[in-house]
Amino acid sequence: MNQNVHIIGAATAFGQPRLGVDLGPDAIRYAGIVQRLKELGISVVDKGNIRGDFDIEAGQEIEVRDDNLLNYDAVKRFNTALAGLVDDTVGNGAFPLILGGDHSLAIGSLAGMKNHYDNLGVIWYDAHGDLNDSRTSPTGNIHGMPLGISCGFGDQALIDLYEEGQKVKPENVVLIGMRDLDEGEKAYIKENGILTFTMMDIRVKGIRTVMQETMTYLSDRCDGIHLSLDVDGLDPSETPGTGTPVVGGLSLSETQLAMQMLNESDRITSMDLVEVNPLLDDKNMTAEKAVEIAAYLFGKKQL
Ligand code: NNH
Ligand code: MN
Ligand code: MN
Ligand code: MN
Repeated sequence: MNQNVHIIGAATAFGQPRLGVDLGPDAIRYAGIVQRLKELGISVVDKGNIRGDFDIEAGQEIEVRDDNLLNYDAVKRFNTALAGLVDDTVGNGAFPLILGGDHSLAIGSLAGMKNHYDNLGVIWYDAHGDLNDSRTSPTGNIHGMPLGISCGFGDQALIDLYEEGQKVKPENVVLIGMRDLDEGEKAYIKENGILTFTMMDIRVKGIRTVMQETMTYLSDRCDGIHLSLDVDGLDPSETPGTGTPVVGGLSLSETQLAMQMLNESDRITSMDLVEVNPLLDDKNMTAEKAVEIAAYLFGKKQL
């Protein structure tokens, strides 16, 4: 693992309707992310939150459009800025740790990674596939679309964000924790043969086998592996502070094991840690779990 981490605060709520997820990066900071990684011997630079004309105002109107892509312009501008920061971070030899913020930020983080990796693998640890486009989305919320967009499916300007074309190949994607897939997403997974581990698969095989199969699958074909971890992948009893909780998720201890195995693989190049919403939380426990998850990815062990 790259021992040189740059934290990028992606304080966006534009991809979904619940304000407060833009406070996620600061909630994770208050839960001690910098100190915890430093204790593990990691060099950490906190680059702060993305600046620019992205202020979210209480009671703001959602930009509704007839094409079912809510807050389209804000999502596009925000992710263009994020992609540049991620590109520069990797160019400087650091590991980008992108704190969210809603999951639409993965459009930008994967676009920034593309400049450095032609065959980037993506582990999407989430209750949801985030493979909708404007036609299949039941909500119009762009946080349900970033993986589809990055694979070249959906709105062309979002696909071409930062640099033209698809950022990730669907055959380089692994979905883990799935339990709330929309019909269009199920069809996309089947058409593209995306390696998918539902919660049912995890209950049958165990998380250890699932992670082994994931890394065996990605190791040879990929030149880097990006982990995009939505805290709603965990069960809401563990991470209640998130906008779209779904029961029946992964436990913290399963996630700790998964992260430990990713640490030992030494292949993870970058991470999104997203959908922490402190306004929906209980005493910042979701941000504290997010810190614990990151600590295991960077080498924390129980003994
Ligand atoms: N699939 C739903 C949608 O597209 C929910 C997405 N919500 C998420 N994704 N939190 O991870 O709107
Ligand atoms: Mn570059
Ligand atoms: Mn998500
Ligand atoms: Mn989700």
